Amino acid sequence: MKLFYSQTSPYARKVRLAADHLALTDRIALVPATTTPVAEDASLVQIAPLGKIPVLLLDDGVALFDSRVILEYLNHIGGGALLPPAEDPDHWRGLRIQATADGLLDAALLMRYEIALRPGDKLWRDWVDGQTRKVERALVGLEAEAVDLESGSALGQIAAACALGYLDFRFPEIAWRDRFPALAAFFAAYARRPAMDWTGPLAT
Ligand SMILES: N[C@@H](CCC(=O)N[C@@H](CS)C(=O)NCC(=O)O)C(=O)O
Repeated sequence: MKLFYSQTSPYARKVRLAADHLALTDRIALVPATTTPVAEDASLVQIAPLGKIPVLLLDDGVALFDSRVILEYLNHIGGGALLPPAEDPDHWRGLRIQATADGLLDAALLMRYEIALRPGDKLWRDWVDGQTRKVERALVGLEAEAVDLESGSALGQIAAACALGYLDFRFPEIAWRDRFPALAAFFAAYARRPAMDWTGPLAT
């Protein structure tokens, strides 16, 4: 399988952390891709119409996206260790945490594009403020789940760790640790995993 990714993409990091958790890393070849809403990657749009990373290209030529679909596939071929069965409340908790963490990322990425890509004189402050409020509310939601995060599903842990890691990377000024101590404790413990190093935005 081939994973179209970038080292700084938090969604691609989800895929790589999940592959590590499921012992599938050796089966995935990494293909670097650079894509933004205003400059899409030509080879990527050939296989994935939205032109977003991550994309997992299977050996039979089928392209899977987005990160949630890819994680579901990896979980399926990798033995299911990401999420307990649907009878277990932690199944739905894990999915809810993923939805919150991914929603945080979606808002943070929209902010990032607004700040980094839009010409400075056209920056829409209300837009950035609205996305910032979404990030804050998502952090409140994750903090409420954080007490049980360490004993919960791998899926929830991976999604939360990628969201928090992205805030550290792109928006350190948000200083989320000061206001969300349970999340800070979770992240400090989770970040000790070797895979958090080599999947991180600063890894070479
Ligand atoms: N919901 C998607 C989001 C993927 C996404 O937005 N990836 C960013 C990079 S971090 C991207 O490819 N952006 C390019 C674009 O929006 O055109 C997922 O979970 O995979």
